[in-house]
Amino acid sequence: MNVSVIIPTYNERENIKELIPEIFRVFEKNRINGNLIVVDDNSSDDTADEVKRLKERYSIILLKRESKQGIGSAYISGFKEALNLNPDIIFEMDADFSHDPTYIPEFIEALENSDMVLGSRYIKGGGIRNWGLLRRIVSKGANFTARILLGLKVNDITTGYRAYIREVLQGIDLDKIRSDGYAFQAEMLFKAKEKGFRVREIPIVFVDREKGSSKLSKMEIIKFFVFCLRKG
Ligand SMILES: Nc1nc2c(ncn2[C@@H]2O[C@H](COP(=O)(O)OP(=O)(O)OP(=O)(O)O)[C@@H](O)[C@H]2O)c(=O)[nH]1
Ligand SMILES: [Mg+2]
Repeated sequence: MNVSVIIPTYNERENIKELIPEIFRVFEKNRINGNLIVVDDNSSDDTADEVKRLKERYSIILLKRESKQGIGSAYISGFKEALNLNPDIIFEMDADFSHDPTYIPEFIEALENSDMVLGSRYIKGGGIRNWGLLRRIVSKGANFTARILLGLKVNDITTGYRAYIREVLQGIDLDKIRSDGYAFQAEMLFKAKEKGFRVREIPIVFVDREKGSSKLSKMEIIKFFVFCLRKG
């Protein structure tokens, strides 16, 4: 089983230096032949240098971009790089420890009878730790809107912890994905469903970041609702 995990980073030095060894511990423990693709947007806190240091020990590809260009295009670059390696499974994961890498084997198991697996905060067994009221309202509101307007029968549309079988990413025209920020996850799901791929949700407990700062801007939230309105 060959697995690629893609992690977009922007100023995540303190997180990434601890997260990378943890991911490889999970790979080793579960006999997963895994590698990591980190897409860094020229972070000013030297995230890329930290990744370069870890590259000496672990199987990591570092993609460096000139400036902050958004999570969507970071993932598209990461997907394209991953597809060159022909992995069986490709993961999306945040760098800030909100997505616990010990769930990786559960995603892989769920892909035995599905094509795309979402780590869901909004199904039985899932949850969110340490989020304030406003953040919860934004997330719930975004999910509610996308469910209605995009007609997606999924409980956690905006989750960024996901796994795809390779064929899903080969089946979607990645150059046509237009969303760059918060709406990117909804657009990928929309496209996968449109192509008839089977989507499953497994519960995850999402933990708010302790280090570094959030990159989710008001503009990205607005763009999310605009995306839903235009598609719906
Ligand atoms: N390469 C790249 N990575 C990004 C960009 N924006 C966000 N990221 C990364 O994408 C992941 C998710 O971003 P977060 O800021 O944690 O967004 P979030 O999880 O919705 O917000 P919080 O819950 O507040 O942390 C993190 O690993 C970020 O470092 C970007 O423009 N470029
Ligand atoms: Mg986060």
